[in-house]
Amino acid sequence: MPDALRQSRYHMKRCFSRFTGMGKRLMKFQHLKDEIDETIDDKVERSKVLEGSIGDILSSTHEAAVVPPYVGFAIRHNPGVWDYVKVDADSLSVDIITSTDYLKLKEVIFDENWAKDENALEIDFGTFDANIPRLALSSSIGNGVGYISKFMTSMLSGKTESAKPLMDYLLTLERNGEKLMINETLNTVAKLQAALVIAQLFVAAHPKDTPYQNFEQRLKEWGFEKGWGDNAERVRQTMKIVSEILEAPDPLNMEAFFSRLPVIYNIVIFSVHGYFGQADVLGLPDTGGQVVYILDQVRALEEEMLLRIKQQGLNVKPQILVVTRLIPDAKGNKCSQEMEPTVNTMHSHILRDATAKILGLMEGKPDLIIGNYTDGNLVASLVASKLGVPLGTIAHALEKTKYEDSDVKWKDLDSKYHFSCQFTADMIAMNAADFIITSTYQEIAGSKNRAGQYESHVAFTMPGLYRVVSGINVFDPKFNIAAPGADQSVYFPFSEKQKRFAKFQPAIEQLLYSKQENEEHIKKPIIFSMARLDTVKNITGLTEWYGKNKRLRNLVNLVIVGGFFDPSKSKDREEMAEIKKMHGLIEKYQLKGHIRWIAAQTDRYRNSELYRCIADTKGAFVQPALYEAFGLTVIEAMNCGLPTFATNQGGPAEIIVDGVSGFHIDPYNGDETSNKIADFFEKCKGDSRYWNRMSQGGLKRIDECYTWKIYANKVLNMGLAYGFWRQLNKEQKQAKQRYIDIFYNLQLRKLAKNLGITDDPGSVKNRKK
Ligand code: UDP
Ligand code: LCN
Repeated sequence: MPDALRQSRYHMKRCFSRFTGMGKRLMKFQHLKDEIDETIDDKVERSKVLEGSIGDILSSTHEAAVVPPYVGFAIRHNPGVWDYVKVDADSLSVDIITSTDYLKLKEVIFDENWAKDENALEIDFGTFDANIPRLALSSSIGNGVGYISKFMTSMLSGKTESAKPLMDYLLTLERNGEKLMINETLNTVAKLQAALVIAQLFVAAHPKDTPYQNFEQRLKEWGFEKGWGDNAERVRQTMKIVSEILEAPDPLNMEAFFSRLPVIYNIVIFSVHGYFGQADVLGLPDTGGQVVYILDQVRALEEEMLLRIKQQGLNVKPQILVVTRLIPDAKGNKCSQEMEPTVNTMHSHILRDATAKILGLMEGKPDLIIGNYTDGNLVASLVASKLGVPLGTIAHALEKTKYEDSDVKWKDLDSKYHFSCQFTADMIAMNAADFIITSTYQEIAGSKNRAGQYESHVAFTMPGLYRVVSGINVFDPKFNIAAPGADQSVYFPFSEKQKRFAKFQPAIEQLLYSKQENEEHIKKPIIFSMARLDTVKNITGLTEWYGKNKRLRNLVNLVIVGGFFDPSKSKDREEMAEIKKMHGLIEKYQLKGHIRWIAAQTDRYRNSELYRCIADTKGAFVQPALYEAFGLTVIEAMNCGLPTFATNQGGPAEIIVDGVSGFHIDPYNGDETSNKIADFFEKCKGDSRYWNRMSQGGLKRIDECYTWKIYANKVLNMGLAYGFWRQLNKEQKQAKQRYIDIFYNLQLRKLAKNLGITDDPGSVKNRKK
């Protein structure tokens, strides 16, 4: 930076005096750029400055804290990689500062007395992580299991006895009092190694499909218990993997080993917020994709556990309990019922009003606890710590990044959003978690130009409350990406005619084409969007782009599912405003006859048929959100073979490969977007194979990366790998947990006491916006 400032000293002096001239303030990249534009009015000179080193630095600047005569810069070079500098506007001298000093400078803007208080509370989770290995490359973020497998490989390598922790771990495995894998006969690595050699020879002499029971007795005599496999071949493979690890561990064998361990059969998932039900709840306050996600997750995990149990040759009944809140005034759904079986599963339930019941129902401790969202994660972290059980957390959409400067401006927003409480709970859960399940990379570490949701917790401050000098490290190997899918028994390609839910087709036909529409309307392909009618979903944006673009209107009709027609039916201020805006746009652009607006739908079978009927018209799905954490509708549409245009802001940018499996659209550039959609339909008119190519591209992408099968496999492997990892890092984990306990007891409980609790889950504040 000093060189960059020296290069353009004259202009920079003027720019910095302009930055500081308006007194204390927080400036974002765009503000800085606008003020530079205004200060250097000569275009050629300006481009020279902006194209030089100063331009590079500016484009990586996340924000600047102006406290005359200083300007502090938070510079983000790469996802997760930050630097902080302080420039003296008078002399243009530059100092590299710590994140703590940057936060203090920033606090001066919002609460000068607190910023200068030497006793202001500082939170530093990082001090407990000194011995935890860290990823080094931004590109490796999110592949925690891969990394710890490598790390464990080196920990277990070397002398034979280096593998003792692994053998000790095997010795702890048991189910219902029955030992699994090995017993005390094999209590040294050398003994285990020798026994494995003999056992492999013995097992290999049997036909591959010989049931385990046929040779169980002999293995037992050598010290082996159940769990190695259901037949001779499976047992031989598992033994080979363990032998190779004991000889010289390698990451691939480590991962394969963990995936075969007979450890996880009882899982508790805490998903507390919103109306957690299996019917008639979608669209209620706080109730959207996260409920779909958890229910599909349960089905996928149960299926994967049943498969693994069979392959392990065990006779164990897996159990998944989703624990949620009981809502006495359940508005016509089953959220007031204490216990309910999960549809399409054999052994999974939803339990409302839990505590001691979990232990009773599972006849002991669960093997894994998973939390979902702030409130679910907090409860999950408390229960996991109490029971000493591995913890995974999920937060599809953390709140902090949704509102600009929600941390420094927390005092203004707290009465409405309770951010003080929420961010504290989030910090507790993400630090307590053994592993964090995310849907995309951007959720952890953002993209080139945008900080990730977790990344925004690295260092931040809430002036007057506390300063977080080290909240989380996105290079921590606890982060893993496991993207969800869509239930493929519901969302399957339009071309699978024999499977189609034909019974819904007349009603859908009626919804899409009523009598007053003319023939021309019916013949056109349809572009379709479905979402809660929140501002961020930008359904009104799509309607406006469509209204404005004559070429697009001539090519396609628009179908929207979401909200209500009648704003008075909505209890949500934001939704009401969007409904009114929709009516205004339909009027303004005279969209009658071109648009079909269908109120929110709750039946996913019917919805899936709707996606397919739209595909029958050779139409497309459009997800126009201003920001979308993941975007289940994108996955649903692609599973149905419907070409998809989705926002480039957030998860969909990762789901779709632009031009190959769908298209990215820029929600901040409506003209470009509507023309991109129109170009597609024009191209399809000229070449009908193009539509099929995009439809196939989407399906291929789903099969490769976005299925619940892939997800369940990954998540169970995480539970298994981190279950062992936490044993290896027991002391560090305990020390950190004590710090978390203090934070919980002294901060969160106090903050929570001040919250007004109401009965309506929506009114605790619709967190999904
Ligand atoms: N959905 C629905 N009816 C509607 C709108 C949405 O059933 O009127 C479903 C949609 O099919 C998807 C979920 O709700 O399964 C929305 O998930 P997404 O991830 O797209 O967004 P979220 O609502 O979680 O922000
Ligand atoms: C929450 C969101 O905001 C969506 O983007 C996700 O698709 C959904 O949860 C399920 O993960």
